[in-house]
Amino acid sequence: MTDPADRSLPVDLRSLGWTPAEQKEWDSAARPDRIPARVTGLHRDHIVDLMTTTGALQGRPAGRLLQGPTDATAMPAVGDWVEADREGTVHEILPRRTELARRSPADRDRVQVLAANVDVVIVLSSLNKDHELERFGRMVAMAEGSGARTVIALSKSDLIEDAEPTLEETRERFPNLEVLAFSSETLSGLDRLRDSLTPTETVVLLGSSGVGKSTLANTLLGYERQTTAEIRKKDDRGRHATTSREMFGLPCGTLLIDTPGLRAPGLLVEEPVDSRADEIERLSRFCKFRDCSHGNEPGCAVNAAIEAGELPAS
Ligand SMILES: Nc1nc2c(ncn2[C@@H]2O[C@H](COP(=O)(O)OP(=O)(O)OP(=O)(O)O)[C@@H](O)[C@H]2O)c(=O)[nH]1
Ligand SMILES: [Mg+2]
Repeated sequence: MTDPADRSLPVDLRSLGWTPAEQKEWDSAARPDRIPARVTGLHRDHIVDLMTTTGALQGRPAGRLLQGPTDATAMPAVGDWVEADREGTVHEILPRRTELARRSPADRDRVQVLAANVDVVIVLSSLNKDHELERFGRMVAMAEGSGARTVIALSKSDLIEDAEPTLEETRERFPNLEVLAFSSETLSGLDRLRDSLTPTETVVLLGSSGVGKSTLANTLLGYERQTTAEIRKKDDRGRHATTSREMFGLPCGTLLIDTPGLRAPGLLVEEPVDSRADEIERLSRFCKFRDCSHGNEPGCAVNAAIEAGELPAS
């Protein structure tokens, strides 16, 4: 765990999540005119948002990184510490302390790093609908494989009369993990959840669309930074309101990463391959229009999945 009181580290870097491990790595090489920066967001064409001790910066990986091995883990991920220059060019990714990763649904030979250098993964599941047990179990397994601490947070406790039976059941299934229930609506259980938030640590929210990740992020932030969307009445599913992974600082000093609802938590172990057609059929249920042709219609879940790199374009 990070020691927020480690006085050997520069204060500004520490507040971005810098730990003695990164400091040691940084000191192990000569890095003239280079600055440490943390990746807080990713965009098309490899554009990265960086946070440095002197403020935010946008840049791109150096050609050497782009032309290197096609291994996707060699590209910057949200949460990475990188060696950058003052123009924002990323020259090196520092070794990751932890790595939340999955098999890429777009290319099953690839590993996709969802978040790096995370201390706590909060896996959310909504109390008001049946757990999609298999998918939820995979997300918990992904979280546990990351090297970070895993906390299970059952959301929307205001929508059910008694959360206790589900809490019990979940604790039995995951006896080694902390399991809690909370509501962003009534704020019940939020104190317990806040106990998982330590200043200078990095926390990522993981869960299916609509479980309330962004609502929780806004509640913890104290203002509506993240867009949220009502779940669909007819089938209780989320609308994939969040479309990119992004890191930001909470008032308590914790760094929080909100993520898009995870459709396919592909584990880094062998599992059956879904065909693209099966995946399109499944995703179609999330499209805004029932007769969506996955062309240029607004709210098309298939196109959103292609853009997010979760489905091959063809
Ligand atoms: N009653 C109740 N509704 C909630 C709670 N938390 C979230 N919601 C609602 O659930 C819906 C989905 O919430 P989001 O925060 O957008 O869900 P998300 O997990 O970020 O979804 P994606 O971004 O699509 O992955 C919104 O209408 C929220 O207002 C809660 O604690 N109680
Ligand atoms: Mg969201």
